Amino acid sequence: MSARQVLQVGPLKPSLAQTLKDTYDAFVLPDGEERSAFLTEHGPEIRAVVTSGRTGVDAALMAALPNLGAVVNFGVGYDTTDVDEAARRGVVVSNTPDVLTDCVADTAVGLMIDTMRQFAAADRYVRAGQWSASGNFPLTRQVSNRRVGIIGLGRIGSAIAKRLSAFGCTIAYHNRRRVEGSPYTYYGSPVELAAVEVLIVAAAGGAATAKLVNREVLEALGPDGYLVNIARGSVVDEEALVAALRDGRLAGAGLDVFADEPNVPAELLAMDNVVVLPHVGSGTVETRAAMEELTLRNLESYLATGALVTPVPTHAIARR
Ligand code: 8YV
Repeated sequence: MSARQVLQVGPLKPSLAQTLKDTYDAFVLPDGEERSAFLTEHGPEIRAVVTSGRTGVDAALMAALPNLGAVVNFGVGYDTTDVDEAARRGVVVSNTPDVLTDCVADTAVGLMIDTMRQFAAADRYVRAGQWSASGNFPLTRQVSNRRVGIIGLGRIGSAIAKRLSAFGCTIAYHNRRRVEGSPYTYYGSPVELAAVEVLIVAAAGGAATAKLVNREVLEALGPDGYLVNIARGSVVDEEALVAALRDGRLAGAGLDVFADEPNVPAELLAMDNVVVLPHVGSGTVETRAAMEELTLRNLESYLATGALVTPVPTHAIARR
């Protein structure tokens, strides 16, 4: 390759970053004061950015990369990239769908079980010597045969529904639009859906879904209801969630994602009816390798042919 035309934006899986360096002699966007000098010098050389859902590419960075043609995103969620601006500039965006569906759905079910059965809290109980000192752990709540509501019946939401159906759960959902042929009951709003026992958030992040789960939805879920979020912290009004848990207006929550990662509201850490995970939904060796492979295939394909393998659907951009 004659020119250096690939830019890494934000931290990436080390093996992916290494391949970008070895195969494409990729630049890494510097932080702080060096950034603007770098962009002035090299901005026009860049044809493709590789980033992750954690960092993304905003409008200001796109403006500094006048020949950018593609944003290749490691992760299914691309809410940190300004896709409207990308569309306006004719920049195509790819993500890594499908390959992480199973692991993220597994995480949702694991979080639901852990939250309702309080396995993490029970583990802490044993480790703290309380089993012998204080006797049996308090009784918890049954997981099987619950009424479960899923916000976002896309690939991941559907995989969660399939798993929970095997647990005898009754599934209902809310989505941007009704899913044709779905066997599950559709509700036109999150608040109507929330009259379930467990509400699982599996919707994409971004402006369209910001704080979709608000105080009113949490009220509808009620003091016996549980919330599970494996999507994006932005979809839930986190202050309202903390307040509901604090006041006993919600039974518990299982959270893999937060509004301001890696910061987790301190109040949640003291609650045994809350399970907090450090955004590990897709974090297995197998899935991350598959995401890496798909990311590299998108990059390679774009540079060779101008077409991505798994482009973000243009309707996802147009409907915003
Ligand atoms: C990744 C995710 O951890 O795919 C997503 O949208 O949230 C996770 O799989 C993340 O994108 C990597 O930064």
